[in-house]
Amino acid sequence: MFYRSLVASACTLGVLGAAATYKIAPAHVQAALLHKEAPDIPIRKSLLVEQSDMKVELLPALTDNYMYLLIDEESKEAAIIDPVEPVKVVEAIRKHGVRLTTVLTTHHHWDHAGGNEKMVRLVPGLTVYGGDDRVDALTKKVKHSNTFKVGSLTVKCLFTPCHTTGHICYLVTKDNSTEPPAVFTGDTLFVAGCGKFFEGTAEQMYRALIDVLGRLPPETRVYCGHEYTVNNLKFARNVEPDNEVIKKKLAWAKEKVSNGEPTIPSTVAEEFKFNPFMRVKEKSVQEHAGQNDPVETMRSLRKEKDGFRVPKD
Ligand SMILES: N[C@@H](CCC(=O)N[C@@H](CS)C(=O)NCC(=O)O)C(=O)O
Ligand SMILES: *[C@@H]1O[C@H](CO)[C@@H](O)[C@H](O)[C@H]1NC(C)=O
Ligand SMILES: [Zn+2]
Repeated sequence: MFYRSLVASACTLGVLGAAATYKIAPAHVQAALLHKEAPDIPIRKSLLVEQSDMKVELLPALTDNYMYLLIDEESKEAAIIDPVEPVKVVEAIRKHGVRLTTVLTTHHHWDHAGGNEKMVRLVPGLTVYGGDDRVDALTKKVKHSNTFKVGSLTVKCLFTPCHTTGHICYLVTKDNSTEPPAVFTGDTLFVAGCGKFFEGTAEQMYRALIDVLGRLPPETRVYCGHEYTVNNLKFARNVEPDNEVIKKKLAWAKEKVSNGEPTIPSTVAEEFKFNPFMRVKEKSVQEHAGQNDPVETMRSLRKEKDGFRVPKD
């Protein structure tokens, strides 16, 4: 209970706020947390997704965040998405021997943008992109459809307000490549879930998930801001108990997480098969929500998930 409220506060509190919250936790609560969390949480592993046009290295950060190192294979130029732990980023760019030029910030919350100031001190000359004046160390504010290059790769900004009013997803493509694009979705789209509607509405999340992200090529790889997949799939199973794809993906995700391995990336096509927030047009999902309209179904699902008690299994 207390642990859950600490985690929930990670989004909206600043680092100092979060530290203060930890500080005031009574000793017996801290002990309970240690006993509950320490023994069965494996060390989270990184993962390198290799294509001939680009590489993406998943860098676990904080408790369940991901940073992503994006490498243009042609030029060895790189970008980092949401570098909340900049020292780990510097280690990764040294390991790969790449030139980091770019920070892509999905939104201003501290677990995503809170490393920007230190990142630009460690690697001078970085361009910091984001869609919100509240993003630390911002140098280029972007709008929907803005595009720019990272080496030979093209980055297109997709404005997806709802979790925050300035949230941006970044679509990465390479001209004439036959390999799948990548999309970095921050806290808009998670594997099998979506972000909380802190600063937006169901209409906006519908637009973001169905009209914007849902229209990307189905093979597009989805790299999201958090490792929430198991909890999200337990909610998805509650929404659609007869959906076999959800059951299979949940068994797979539990196995991955228990080995400290990421469940990311998924693809846009996969999300339409198991993510209830992407399935708001489906009869089964609408029936569960007691709605017959996709946007109302979105609203109802989000409300239900905000109060969902995640079962142990
Ligand atoms: N329910 C989250 C708690 C943390 C939380 O609220 N995270 C924010 C992003 S920092 C969010 O939007 N979560 C989406 C959700 O809980 O469905 C979890 O699974 O650990
Ligand atoms: C991509 O292919 C088109 C058509 O074949 C060609 O005109 C264009 O120059 C190519 N672009 C790049 C960046 O190679
Ligand atoms: Zn977050």
